[in-house]
Amino acid sequence: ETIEAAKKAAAIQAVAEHFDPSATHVGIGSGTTIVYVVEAIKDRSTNPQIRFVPTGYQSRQVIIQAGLTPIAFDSLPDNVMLDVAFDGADEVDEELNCIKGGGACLFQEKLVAERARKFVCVADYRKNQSRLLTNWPTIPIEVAPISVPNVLKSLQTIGSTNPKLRTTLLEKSGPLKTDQDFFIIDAPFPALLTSADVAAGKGKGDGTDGKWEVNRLSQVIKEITGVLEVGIFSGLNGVDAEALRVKEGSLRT
Ligand code: DER
Repeated sequence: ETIEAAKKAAAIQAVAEHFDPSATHVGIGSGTTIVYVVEAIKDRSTNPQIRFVPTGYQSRQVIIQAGLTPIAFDSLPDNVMLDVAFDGADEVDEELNCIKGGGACLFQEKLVAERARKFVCVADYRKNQSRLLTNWPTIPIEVAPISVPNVLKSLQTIGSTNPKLRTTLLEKSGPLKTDQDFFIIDAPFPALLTSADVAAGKGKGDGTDGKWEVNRLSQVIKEITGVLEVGIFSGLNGVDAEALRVKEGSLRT
């Protein structure tokens, strides 16, 4: 099965299971899989009042190109929670923790995911790993430009071998800028332990033995001065998270 077909199948299944046509506010993530999600929603959406919250410039373009109506995150009425947010991921582990940020939109993606009653991660089988950083090698981190040397040094002291500023030499000379006009650092780490791994004694998870548990590492990186957001989505603050994957035709949720 081709990867595009797997993305499309996961998107159609995710929308069939988690998009309720009576929804009024829906979060839309970034990347390529989300395009199939928006197409599937377009086919099922009948409520002209429904509004879609983008997670960045590309996400907003996908909404508009589908003929749907965007509303900016900071324009949402205070008391409004999104009925559901759909987004992709770069990798998903067995506890539905995600690596996100391959598309450099992780900050607004996390804002939107946390504002939703339910976060639905739509990912093809390549993303489906037992531990994060198995196939996708790095954690994307959004940082204030002036803080880059400080953050790179701090990441090395906590065990990242060769953290790098993300550049886009093909499209632009110099570092990539996010929708917030910040930079992205991609930090490699050994595969991240799940909380089940730590419970099973496979490591302390505090980096002292070279291995980090997902949540611990996310918190430690977040505390480095200059870091705006970390591309690890875990627990999603209690949001009911489900990941839909298409594994060569079979579906696992
Ligand atoms: O950047 C992100 O977190 C996106 O969700 C993205 O990585 C997913 O991209 P894809 O759907 O094109 O694989």
